[in-house]
Amino acid sequence: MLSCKQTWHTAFHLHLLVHVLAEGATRVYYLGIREVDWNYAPLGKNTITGQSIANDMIASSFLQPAENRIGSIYRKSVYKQYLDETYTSEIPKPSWLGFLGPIIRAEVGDTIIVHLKNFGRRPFTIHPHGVFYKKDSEGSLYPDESSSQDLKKDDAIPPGRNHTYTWTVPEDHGPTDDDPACLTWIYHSHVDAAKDIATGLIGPLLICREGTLKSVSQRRHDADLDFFLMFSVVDENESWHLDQNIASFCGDPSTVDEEDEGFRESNKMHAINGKLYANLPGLTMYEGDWVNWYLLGMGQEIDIHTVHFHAETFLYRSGKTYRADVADLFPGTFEVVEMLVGNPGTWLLHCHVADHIHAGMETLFTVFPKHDSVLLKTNSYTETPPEDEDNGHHFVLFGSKLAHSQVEATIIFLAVTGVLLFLIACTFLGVIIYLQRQKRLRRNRRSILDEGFKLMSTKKH
Ligand SMILES: [Cu+2]
Repeated sequence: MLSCKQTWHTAFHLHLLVHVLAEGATRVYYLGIREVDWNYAPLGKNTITGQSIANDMIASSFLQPAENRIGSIYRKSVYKQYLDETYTSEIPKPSWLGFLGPIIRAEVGDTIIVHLKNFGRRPFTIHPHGVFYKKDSEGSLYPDESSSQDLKKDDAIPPGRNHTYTWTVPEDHGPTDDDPACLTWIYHSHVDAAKDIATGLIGPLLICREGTLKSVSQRRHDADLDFFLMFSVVDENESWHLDQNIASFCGDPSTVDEEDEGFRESNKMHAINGKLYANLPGLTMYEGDWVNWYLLGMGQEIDIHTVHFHAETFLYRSGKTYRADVADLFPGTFEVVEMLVGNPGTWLLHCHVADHIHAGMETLFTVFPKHDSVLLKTNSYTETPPEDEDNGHHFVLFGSKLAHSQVEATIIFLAVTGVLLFLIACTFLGVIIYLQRQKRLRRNRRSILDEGFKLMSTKKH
């Protein structure tokens, strides 16, 4: 969870990164590719059953390290967002994003500029879905007949090097009248797309109608919360880091047979944003919130997922508006569903494919009662109410819970009031000093006159 200070720091700099032009905004992102040790189940338990991973027969087959098993921690390469070209200050992201890269948002008419630096050990890129680009910004390695050196630099960025990608959002790439106000897409590395994505290089992209996004937070005007969830059986057998993971995390790497079916199955992580068995934190909201769920399907033939929300229904727009509580996903398909949450409690959210439920593709989301900031506890799973910039819209200021827009208005009001009070105090002080000086002058004049009279009367005598 982000602190308020971090949130404001981030919001301020995001504001600096958005330059509004007559033709639309230019949205600038500094992304770095970094290696991390990713834990698919940091809570050490199956939060749905309450059992520890070691005691859960199925969960342990994916997550328990052994002589010839990697366990729950894998080295991954991921996209991280930075403040500027020094790539030293990382911009924090909401915890529910898991290992997904930062959310890139834009509206129709905007230009997206991504300065990508590769801190990894092999060539990677960034390739977007759903936006317009030319050959120098496609980020894909294939014989595309772009022979010039300048047009090939985006195809594979070597370790330690960088490249700037420019994407635009023309009218014919935006949501139609029959679409929801924002469409969700992805970006990913595309030197070897399947292996790069399995390694962790993927993130969400949101394209909205003009006038949908706020200028500072870049969040939507017309919704309370946005959540992006990727349902994917992450195949760690395909990761570029497989050999390193065997060497680092298996008890006895010499006993590992990479072709063994049991070993290969143990590396297929049935994950939501890179977490299994309800280890994904931060999916919290309030009763009455309007929530957009952006659902991303990725992977291979086993990645047919049916996303089921317990206790709530959602709206799905495609020409007409439909109500459902299960959304279907296929590899490389992305859906937006809109939910007016109205049932307080902690609820299950999972893929409804039976094998995928058992393998851990499930999590929990918590709906807090309206105006209730008390921690809600259900069974062993606890969550805190949404408070941070990307994950929520409530700030606590002087003991009151305020929306982001109210906080902005309050700060402007306090600043203007402060300036006015300062000017009034300066004027008041000036008047006092002036009056004191006049008094002193009058006193001096009177004593000079008295001295004159005294002198004249002495001379007469
Ligand atoms: Cu599934």
